[in-house]
Amino acid sequence: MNNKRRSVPGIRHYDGPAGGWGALKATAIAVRTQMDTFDAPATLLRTNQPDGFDCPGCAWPDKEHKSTFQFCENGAKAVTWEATSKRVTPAFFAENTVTSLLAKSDFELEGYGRLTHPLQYHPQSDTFRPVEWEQAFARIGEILRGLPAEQVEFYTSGRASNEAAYLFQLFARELGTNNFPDCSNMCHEATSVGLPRSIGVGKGTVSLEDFDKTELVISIGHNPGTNHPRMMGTLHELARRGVPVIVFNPLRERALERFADPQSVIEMATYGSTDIASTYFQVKAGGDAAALKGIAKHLLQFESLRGGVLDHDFIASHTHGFEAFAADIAATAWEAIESESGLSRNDLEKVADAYAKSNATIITYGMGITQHNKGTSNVRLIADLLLLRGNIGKPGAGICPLRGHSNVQGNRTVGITEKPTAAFLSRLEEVFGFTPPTEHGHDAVQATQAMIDGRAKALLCLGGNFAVAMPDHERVFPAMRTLDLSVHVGTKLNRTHLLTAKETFIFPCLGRTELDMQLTGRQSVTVEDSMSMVHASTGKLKPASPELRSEPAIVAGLASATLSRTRVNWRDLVADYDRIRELIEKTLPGFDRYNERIRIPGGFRMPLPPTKRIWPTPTGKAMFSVFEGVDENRKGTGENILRLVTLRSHDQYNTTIYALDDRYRGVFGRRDVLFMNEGDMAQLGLEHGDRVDITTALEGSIQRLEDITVVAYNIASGTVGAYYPEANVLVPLDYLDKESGTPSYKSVPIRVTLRSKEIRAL
Ligand SMILES: Nc1nc2c(c(=O)[nH]1)N[C@H]1C(S)=C(S)[C@@H](COP(=O)(O)OP(=O)(O)OC[C@H]3O[C@@H](n4cnc5c(=O)[nH]c(N)nc54)[C@H](O)[C@@H]3O)O[C@H]1N2
Ligand SMILES: Nc1nc2c(c(=O)[nH]1)N[C@H]1C(S)=C(S)[C@@H](COP(=O)(O)OP(=O)(O)OC[C@H]3O[C@@H](n4cnc5c(=O)[nH]c(N)nc54)[C@H](O)[C@@H]3O)O[C@H]1N2
Ligand SMILES: [Mo]
Repeated sequence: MNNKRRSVPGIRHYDGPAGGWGALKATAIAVRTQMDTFDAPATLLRTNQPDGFDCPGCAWPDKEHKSTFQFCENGAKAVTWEATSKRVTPAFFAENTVTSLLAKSDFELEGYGRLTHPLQYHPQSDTFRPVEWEQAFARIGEILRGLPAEQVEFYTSGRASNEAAYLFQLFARELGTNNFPDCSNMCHEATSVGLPRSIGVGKGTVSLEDFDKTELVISIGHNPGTNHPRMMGTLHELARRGVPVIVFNPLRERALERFADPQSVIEMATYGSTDIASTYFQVKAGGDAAALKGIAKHLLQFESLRGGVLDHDFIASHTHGFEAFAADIAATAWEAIESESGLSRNDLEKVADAYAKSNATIITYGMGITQHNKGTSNVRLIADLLLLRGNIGKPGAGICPLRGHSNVQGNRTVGITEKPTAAFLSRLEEVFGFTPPTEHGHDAVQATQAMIDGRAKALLCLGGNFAVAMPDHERVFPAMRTLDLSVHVGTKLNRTHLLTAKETFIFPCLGRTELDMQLTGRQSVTVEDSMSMVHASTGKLKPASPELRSEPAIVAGLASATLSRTRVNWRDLVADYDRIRELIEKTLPGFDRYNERIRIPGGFRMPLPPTKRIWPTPTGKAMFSVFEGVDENRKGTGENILRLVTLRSHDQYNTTIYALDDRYRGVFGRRDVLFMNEGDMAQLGLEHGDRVDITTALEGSIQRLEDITVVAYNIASGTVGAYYPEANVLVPLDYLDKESGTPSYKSVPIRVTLRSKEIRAL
C-alpha cells in the first residue's frame, strides 16, 4: 500500500490472514446483534449434525455429516440471521407505508427481523395488513384460475428443500406450465447445461475423499474464504500436506493467500496462518478461457516433444472429439492467449508443468467461470482440460463446481427446470394421472422479459429476492408492477416484496432451524449438497411466530385452493413428508429407498455415472468441445473500457446484507466502492478516493451507476470490481450466455467518468 495515498473513510489495508481471531470475533458480534445469547451456542452446535439442520450458508459438504462442529463464521451469520430474535409484526406494517419502506436500504429491510404473519397489500393505505391464510389462498386461487397457465411464473430460490420444491413443480405442472425461473439461472446454469454435454451429468464428480487423495487443485473464479468457508478447512489441509493449489482470480482474495484455521489450536495460539495458494495468477476478468487454452496448448506441445503427457488410452476408449479440440488449440495464437488472459506464456507453462506431473487433479470453479457470455463453453473447457489426462472418474481427480444456495442442486434434481425431460413428464402422468405440459417454459431472464412484454401476469416466489438478484433493475423493477398478482414465501422482508403488483401477498415460512410439526409429528426435510450427497435436515428451534407455516404446507395450501380438480392429495402429503419422498422416489431416478436411506446419518449419494467412467451422453463417451477463439465476452464500444466484475462482500449472503463491512478487502461501513488497479487509475487520471459515475459501454446501453468511490486495489489491470446487488443496474438484461441464459454479471464493459475529487464522508 502506498504510504502517500490520501486517506478515505472506511478504507483500510487489511494485513492479517483470513479466518483466525477476526472470524471468531465476527461470529460473536453476529450472535450478539441477532440472537438471545442463551440459545445461540446450542443452535450453532446443531448445524450440520446428523440429527440437526443443514446449514443454510453454503452447499459445501461435511464429512459424513457427523464430524464435530465445524466452525464457520459465515455459517454462523446465516444461522443467527435466521434465528434472530427481531420481528416485523403487523404493527410495524401499519406504521410504515410501502413507499416509505422502499426508501430503506436492502440492509435495513431484512434487518427488521423475521416476518410473523401472512400479509396482503392494501393499495388505499399503501400498507401490508395481516390476512387469514385460507382467505389469502382462496383469493390467489381465484386469480390464478382466471389466467392462462403460461402467464404464471414459478420462481424458486435454492434454499427450498427437496420436498417444498417437488410440491412447487407439481403445482405448476398440474396447473399447466413449465415456467420455472430459478436462482440457478443466474448462477450455475452454465454448469447444468455444459456438463451434461461434456460428461453426461450436470453435476460435479468429486467427493470430499477425492480431496484427501488429490495431488493438485486448480481453483478458478471463486472466493471460498467468504462464500464456501467450510471449504477452507479442506484447502488448509491440502496446503499443509504440500499439495499445490493454483489460483486464477483477478483479485487477490485474502483467504486464498493466507488462512488461519480457527479449529487449529496452534495457529490460534501463535497468531500463525498457512499459505493456501502455491501460485496465484491474476487473470483478467473473462480471461480464463484464454488461460485454459494456453495450458492445453503447452500440454499438447509437451506431448509432441517428450510424450507421456496425455492419457491416450482414456482418450481413445472414453472420449469423442479430441482431434477437433487439438486442432483448435493448435490454431489458437499465443498472442491472443496472452492479451486476453493478461498472463504470459511462461506463467501458463508453469501451470501446464504442474498439471502434467500430477497423477490426480481437481479443478474447482465458481461464478468467475459461469457468469460470462460464454459461461457454458468455459465450463466445457475445464472438462476438456481434465479429460486430456483422464482426470474424471479416478480417485483424487475430477471437476468441482462450487454451488451456491445450500439446496440449489437438489431443487434441479427434483424437477425445478423449465426444460423437463420427456421421461420425467411421463412418470408424473403415470403416477398422478394428469397430463403435464410438454412445451418448455421460461427461465429467469425469459420470465422477466415476459413480464416486461405483458406476457406474464403472475409471479409466485418460493423464497429469494427475485427482482434484486436480477440484472438491469431499471427494467426489472417496473416490470414487477405490471403484474396482476405477486406472491412471496419468505422469512424476511425484502425489496422484491415491496414492488407490489395489483395484488400482492407475503407468506412467512419456517426456516431451516425451526421445528416443523405436522399432523403426524415432527418433520425433516432433505437437501442435496455440492457433492450430490442427500441428507435430512431437522429444525429444532421454536418457530419465530405461531402463525408460520412450513414451505410444503404453504405450497400445498396454494395448490389446493387453485386446482379445482386436482389429482393430488395435498393435505395428506403435508401431514407426513415421508409421503412426499415416496412420490419423489416413484417419479425420479436415484431415490430408491429414499425414506430409509435419509435416516442413515450422512444420507446417500445420488448416482453419478461419470465417477465410474460411464458417460450418459448421446455418444456414450465424454465429449471434448471446441471453444471458438479466446473471447468470453462481447467487447465494449469506444475508448477506455474496463471490465466490471460484481462481487459479494464478506458480510452478505446474496441480496441479504448482514453488515456494511468487507473485512478481508479492507472496506468498512460502506459498499459504494469501485476496486481499481493503480495503473488503470493513473492512466485515467484518477486518484484513490475520487468519486466517479459508471456507465455501461455496450452498443445502445443506457445503464448508469452514480457516485461511486474509487479504491486502489490489487486487481488485474483492465478489471474493476463493485458490489452485487448495487451494481446490478449496470448489467443489461440481454447481456448473457446464450447457451444457458446466465447473465454475465462478471464481465460488463464499463466506462468511468470523474464526478468529484472531493472525498465522500461516511
Ligand atoms: N457468505 C456467503 N456465502 C455464499 C454466498 C454469499 O453471498 N455469501 N452466496 C452463495 C451463492 S448463491 C453462490 S453462487 C456462491 C458464490 O460463490 P463465488 O463463486 O465465490 O462468488 P462471487 O463472490 O461472486 O465471486 C467469485 C470470485 O470470482 C472472481 N472472479 C470474478 N470474475 C472472474 C473471472 O472472470 N475469472 C476468474 N478466474 N475469477 C473471477 C472474483 O474475484 C471472486 O473472487 O456462494 C454461496 N455462498
Ligand atoms: N450482480 C450480480 N447479481 C447476482 C449475482 C452476482 O454474482 N452478481 N449472483 C446471482 C446468484 S449466484 C444467485 S444464486 C442469485 C440469488 O438470488 P435469490 O436466491 O433470489 O436471492 P437471495 O438473496 O438468496 O434471497 C434472499 C431472500 O430469501 C428469503 N429466505 C431466506 N431464507 C429462506 C427460507 O428458508 N425460505 C424461504 N422461503 N425464503 C427464505 C428471505 O426473505 C431473503 O430476503 O443472485 C444472482 N445475482
Ligand atoms: Mo448462486
